[in-house]
Amino acid sequence: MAQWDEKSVAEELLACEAERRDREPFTDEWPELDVDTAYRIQDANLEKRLARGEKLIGVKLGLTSEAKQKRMGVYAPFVAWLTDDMVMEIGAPVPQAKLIHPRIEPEIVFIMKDRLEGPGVTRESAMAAVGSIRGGAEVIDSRYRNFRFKAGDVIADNASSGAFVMGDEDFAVEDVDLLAEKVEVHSDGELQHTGTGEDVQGHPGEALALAANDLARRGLAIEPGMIVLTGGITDAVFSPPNSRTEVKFSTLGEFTIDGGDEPAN
Ligand code: 0L1
Ligand code: MG
Repeated sequence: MAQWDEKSVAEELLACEAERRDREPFTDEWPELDVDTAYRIQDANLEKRLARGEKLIGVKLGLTSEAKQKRMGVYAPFVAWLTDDMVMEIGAPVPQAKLIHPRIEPEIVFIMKDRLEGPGVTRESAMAAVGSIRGGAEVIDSRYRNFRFKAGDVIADNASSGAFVMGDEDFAVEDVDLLAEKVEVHSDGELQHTGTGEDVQGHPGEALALAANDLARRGLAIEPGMIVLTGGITDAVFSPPNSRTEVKFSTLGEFTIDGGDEPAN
């Protein structure tokens, strides 16, 4: 049985990502991999991403909806990092050559105008710091075989980060009814999932507050200009090569994500 520690788990996760290799969860062999340890691993790998030239551009939440929690069997939300390397332009295909088994989920996205620092952030104070709202979709990609993991595994793995796309229209906070905002996800023309903003922690602003309060435990804050993905509203759909996913929001726009070509290796 392998003897894991923070350093070796961090290295193995980045190696899996670079080699497009999945693996069994570390908690099978290291059950002590708890949430606090996992965040230290996540932060260590963020440092490595920045050292190799990536830029920190935002924060993402994971498992903020019941649909996602049930599917993944993990019943607590968490926070992870977004870098510029994860940005997908609208119309670009899923980068299959970088990913292991991409899945797509719809997200409500906040662009921050003010710094948001916990503890004590409420939905109201969180929303007051938001500059604009966009529709978006995250292309998640777990380094764990069949997306099987416990909280410690997935937090260490930067919450299954892969890529994300955002609509190009900014909506003012007062122009969007976030609770009622509806989304449909279609795969190859067939409706798979529907949800509303209310499915995200009761209100996406609650998810934003949660992120700020959670980051405060690590002495961190959400900075002006940052992008915040508030978490998958619905379960995710697989996005294999040659597939087509459509994400249709009621007011935040619609976009089609092409599954792209089969990767060369
Ligand atoms: O692999 C996963 O589903 C964990 C990340 C969750 C991302 C999200 O809920 O937005
Ligand atoms: Mg997500």
